Amino acid sequence: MPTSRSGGQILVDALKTHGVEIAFGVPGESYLDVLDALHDSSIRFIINRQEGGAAFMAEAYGKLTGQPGICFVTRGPGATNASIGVHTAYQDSTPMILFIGQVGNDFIDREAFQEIDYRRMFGQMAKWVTQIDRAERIPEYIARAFQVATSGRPGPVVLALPEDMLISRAEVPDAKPYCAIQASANSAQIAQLRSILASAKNPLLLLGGPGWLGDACSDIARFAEQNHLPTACAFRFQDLLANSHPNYIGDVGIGINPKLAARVKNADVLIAIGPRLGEMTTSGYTLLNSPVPSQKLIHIHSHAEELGSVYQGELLINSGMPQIAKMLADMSPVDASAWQHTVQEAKAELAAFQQEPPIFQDGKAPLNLWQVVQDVMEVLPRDTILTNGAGNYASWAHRFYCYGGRRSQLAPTNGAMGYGVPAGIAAKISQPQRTVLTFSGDGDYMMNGQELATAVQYKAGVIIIVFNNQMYGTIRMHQERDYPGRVSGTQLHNPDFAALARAYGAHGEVVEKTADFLPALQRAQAFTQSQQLPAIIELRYDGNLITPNATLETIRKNAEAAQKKA
Ligand SMILES: Cc1ncc(C[n+]2csc(CCOP(=O)(O)OP(=O)(O)O)c2C)c(N)n1
Ligand SMILES: [Mg+2]
Repeated sequence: MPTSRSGGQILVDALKTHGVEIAFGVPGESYLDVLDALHDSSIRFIINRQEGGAAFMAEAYGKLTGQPGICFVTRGPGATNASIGVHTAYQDSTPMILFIGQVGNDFIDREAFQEIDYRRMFGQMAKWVTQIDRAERIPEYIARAFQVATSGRPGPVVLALPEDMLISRAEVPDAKPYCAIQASANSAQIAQLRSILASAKNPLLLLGGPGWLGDACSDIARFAEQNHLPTACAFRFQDLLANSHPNYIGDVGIGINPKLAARVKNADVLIAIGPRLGEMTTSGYTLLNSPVPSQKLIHIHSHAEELGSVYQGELLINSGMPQIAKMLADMSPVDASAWQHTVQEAKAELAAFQQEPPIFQDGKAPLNLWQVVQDVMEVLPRDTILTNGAGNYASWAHRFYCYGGRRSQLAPTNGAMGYGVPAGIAAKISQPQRTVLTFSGDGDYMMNGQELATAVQYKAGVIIIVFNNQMYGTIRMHQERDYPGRVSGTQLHNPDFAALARAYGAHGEVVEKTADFLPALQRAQAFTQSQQLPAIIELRYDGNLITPNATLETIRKNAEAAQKKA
């Protein structure tokens, strides 16, 4: 007979059964019994400063490792703070489990203190939301949570834990470790894919989505090489093929290279492996027509219901990424002589797109943000993990940075601001041997900058570059396009980010001139390596430099001219 354990103890033992080594969270009196069980456990519990930061860290951990990121928060206010991470995990298809301390069953449904019905609250943004009401069923619920979070299209699971259930005792055996389930293609589908590809004149391969575990990325690289396929990556899944790979031709996301956009539109066969073909990856559903695209679409996705949901394909295959990648790597290559030359042409277009943009070529801008990215690539190792949140500053990374390969990018496809800092810290805590660099906007940084204290506490030596243009730049850009000259709600007056960093015990410097960046980065790198503490480099620059393509002034003038014409 198993020994009697409290609910909290059974839960923590269940997490260990499923291989959990690290969890993130903010404590609450609603789950004291779990905290007590964690006291003697091998699981490292990283304490955050805000549940938004904790949930982002768990999400980033899930993205980086493919194992569910674990997050613990308290009821009501804790859960509402954490919701941004759940939404991110949902849209980004990241395995994650959020545990929420819940009002005891003795008070439930009275709108007791901090009570929320989590099934209703998270219904639309989690794969599964439930409440565990009996301690003896914890092993079953936790096993299912891991199954659901990792199988098919991965995503977040939310489990509410009533306080009285956690302190009740039960004699129950542990479950076995979970085993993620993925579909696989059959040989007839591979034969059909091969025959569609063999009849193509101008095919394009697009990689994206989650679940690229094991050898999936190297297998798909082999498929691309053998069939001479120009290969692009979907929005914020830019690291599925090392950007230095001869077949890599760019990312299909915000600010896409117009030449690449044309290639996607004009492809006769588009093989999309893994991405959702969402709004950001299709340039607002314009690169492919819905429901019947002009390209012969071969769409391969881990979730059966995703297939055909917006785009009817020529061939739709439900498969996990390692499964399809292996089958395609083993497929006998087709004759690629019709399109072989396009790989080099598209690669040359990417190289041209990554040249120093004209806005810096007159040398007048004191801080050249293109050069900043070149310096980053010169100084930091190729397997650096680069994280970011949302804002126009991210375009400097997405367009000019050469991502090393899976997983060297952690960025939210749902465009959540405040993601980069906690994601960077979580990455550094989980993989301390790797260099971690975070790009953050001034608006973006302030949404989760409190987690710098977490980085200092756990000695996470992440390098954070804050792009300070004193504004919510993205919104200002849209404002100048649609309401030229009428700046409203987008200006920011910021703290001195470098001084703020020093107040936390981190390294902090301000850079305002191009030549000062490289030595500042080297100092930040030396500091993070020797002290295992974070460093911030604040880039202070003229907000007029809003995108690599156009200044705010040009956008405003063009919009005013268009309004006059109308
Ligand atoms: C959590 C969240 N709130 C608001 C937005 C809307 N939004 C998108 S970008 C942006 C401005 C980003 O400003 P900043 O981080 O300073 O970057 P910049 O665009 O100035 O480079 C805002 C407010 C968002 N995407 N996420
Ligand atoms: Mg800004």
